[in-house]
Amino acid sequence: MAMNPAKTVAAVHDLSSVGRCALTVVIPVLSAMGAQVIPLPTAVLSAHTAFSGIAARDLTDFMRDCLLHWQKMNLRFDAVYAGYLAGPEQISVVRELLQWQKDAVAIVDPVMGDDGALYAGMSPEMPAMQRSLFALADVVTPNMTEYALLTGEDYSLRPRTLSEAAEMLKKLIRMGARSAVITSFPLESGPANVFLSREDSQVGLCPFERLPAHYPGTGDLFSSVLAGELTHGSSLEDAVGRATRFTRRAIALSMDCPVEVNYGVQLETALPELLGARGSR
Ligand code: PXL
Repeated sequence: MAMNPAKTVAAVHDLSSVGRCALTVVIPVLSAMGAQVIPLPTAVLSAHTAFSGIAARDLTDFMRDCLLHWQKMNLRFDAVYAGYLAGPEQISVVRELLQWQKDAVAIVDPVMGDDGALYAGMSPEMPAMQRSLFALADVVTPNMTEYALLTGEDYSLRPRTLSEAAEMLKKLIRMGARSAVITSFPLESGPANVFLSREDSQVGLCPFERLPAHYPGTGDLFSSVLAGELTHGSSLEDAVGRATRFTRRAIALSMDCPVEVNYGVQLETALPELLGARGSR
């Protein structure tokens, strides 16, 4: 019996050697879910930017050449998934990739910061630049810090109602996104990943129990599982559900492990639970 070729995901993220995040999370997660990752690396770093004294190289020039080559190869991707961009000049490369691959599912994670602040070395021009990609995105996945940076609202984790969540998600959709997820949203009833599509009348929510540990890279983990599900045609609701459960599971497993949080979650231990392309195991 003939086999269908694996779905392809062009993944625009950095390669940070130490501290699981970006491509070191995106590639194993999507591979485990049965999709082929085609990386477009935005930068190489000796460790992610929460570590000090890192070595880093920006790959903007390489990205342009890489895209030109892919265009000559006439490639077609099932999805484009963009995350950490090293500088504002990289936005035009991502825009061109998204415009070229119009039929691909477009996941734009505007990776810029956490805990109310931009990541070290992130340009203050990035929020406006990331916003300019939203019109090309099927889904955007900011956290609360990125939401504040994108909208210019003050960063605050005060508990909010579901109708406040709806207003905030609608704001992201008015920026051009077809649907939006806000991760780790502080609802009055507890934390949840909240989501809304342009055609929906009601906010979706996937509540989770807050665990007392904060690992860098969990946003990438969440968005990678989401991207894997959407690439295989799952609904946004199913995709958010599975991404929420798997991210929580990876954090829970890691908390039993005596390793500093900056090294990231014990993805390798959790990964077998993702095997198989789809579903809500
Ligand atoms: O997980 C987000 C992320 C991605 N890439 C780099 C980072 C971070 C967060 O710190 O530093 C380089």
